Amino acid sequence: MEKSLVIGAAGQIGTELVSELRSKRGIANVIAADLRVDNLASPFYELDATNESALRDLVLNEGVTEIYHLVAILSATGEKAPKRAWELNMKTLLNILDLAKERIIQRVFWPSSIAVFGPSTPKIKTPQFTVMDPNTVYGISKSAGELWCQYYFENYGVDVRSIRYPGLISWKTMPGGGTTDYAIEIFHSARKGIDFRSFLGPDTRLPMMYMDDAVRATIEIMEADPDSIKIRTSYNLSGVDFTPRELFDEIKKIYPEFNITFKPDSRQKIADSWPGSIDDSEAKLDWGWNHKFDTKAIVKLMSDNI
Ligand code: NAD
Ligand code: AKB
Repeated sequence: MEKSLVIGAAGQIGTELVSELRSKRGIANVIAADLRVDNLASPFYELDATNESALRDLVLNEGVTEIYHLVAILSATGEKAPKRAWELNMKTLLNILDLAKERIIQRVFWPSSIAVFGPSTPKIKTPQFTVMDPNTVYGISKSAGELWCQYYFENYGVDVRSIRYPGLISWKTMPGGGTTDYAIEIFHSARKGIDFRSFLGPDTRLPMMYMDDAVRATIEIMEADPDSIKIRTSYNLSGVDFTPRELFDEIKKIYPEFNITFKPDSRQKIADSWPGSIDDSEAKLDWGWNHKFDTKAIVKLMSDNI
């Protein structure tokens, strides 16, 4: 029986991944850990993932077999503290890869991001293998992290699996300091009846995905036959793509009085360097990925649940 540890469990993805894993595998088999002591149900541990020995003790004491490593400083917050973002994002990944190298755990999930792409990357249907010139510290850390994953796989046989998530849209928790956060904040404004001021311009197209698809992809790649995982850097993953204007137009069908203004800030530059849409043919071919939720369905679910 697998014993899973989700680190960064109180965050946007962790909250939902923990509850889905627990419903599939049983509560006792899925341990949550985070710096933040939020209202996550037990088994929960307060853990600083940069503390290698505390992490090791927890893994050994609990007999953990696989880790979902969700700790990171995201794109917008990372630009405010670049060295802190680099240190956290890299140190925690290497701590966990080392546990797998020593065969203390069998498998690692670590998420990458569309932030690995940069201004010279083709923007439409960005291919799996292409120019990658990220210009945020977050993107640089994800790009380096992908290469570390591949290095540990090739040199030490570490079974590490990864997805380049697009911007994730969910209603259970607030997002954690990214450039795609506007696509969640807009629903909270609409629900409160407040005009929305978008920090991205009206025509900024970005790849996005509903959280249920992202959680399913995460579990599917982790449950896939190891031989089917041909890419050990990270897989492109595609859901939907839209601009702030297109999203607003869709939300306005539900909230006819809703208004938007556009006041791009420093996050515009980050968004401008990212793809508008993603080609995920390899994920489809290798482990059978397919997204379910289109923009209309996402808008309905977000409006119903916020
Ligand atoms: P989040 O910011 O919501 O959650 C991260 C969690 O990590 C937080 O609960 C935080 O308390 C915890 N944490 C921070 N430092 C820690 C430490 N030292 N020890 C233990 N816990 C610590 O992030 P998220 O949106 O859930 O993202 C999770 C992962 O997915 C990250 O690697 C992120 O880069 C990646 N990702 C997210 C998105 C997205 O749209 N949410 C898109 C692409 C990739
Ligand atoms: C961010 O905007 O930083 C994240 C991501 C796409 O990695 N949502």
